[in-house]
Amino acid sequence: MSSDQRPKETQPNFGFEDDLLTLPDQKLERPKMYKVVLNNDDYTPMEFVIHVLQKFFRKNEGEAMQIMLLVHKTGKGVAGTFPFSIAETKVRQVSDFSRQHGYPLLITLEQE
Ligand code: TYC
Repeated sequence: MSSDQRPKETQPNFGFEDDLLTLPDQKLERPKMYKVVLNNDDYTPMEFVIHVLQKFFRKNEGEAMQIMLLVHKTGKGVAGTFPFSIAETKVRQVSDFSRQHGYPLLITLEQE
């Protein structure tokens, strides 16, 4: 029996019962996910798009080639899917990188 007269939540070992750490049940919502979409254009070189997919989306050369060709042939392709703050950061980084190199590569977000 505990002789500590304070309410349980203010006792120093609150949360520990017989050496087991007990935590309140948690309900975690899964974050909404966003697709980062590459759009085709007539001016950005294929090699540059492959480089972007490797540098910013950690694709290997084969994966990057496949995605680039899908975009080239169909108009669009998904580079990756992320929570919003990561997805919008990727869009900004790739847009900045493309403009710095003088290319109009369009990259957009779509909620999954
Ligand atoms: N269509 C471009 C070309 O022929 C290649 C390209 C692929 C551009 C994917 C953008 O997102 C893109 N050079």
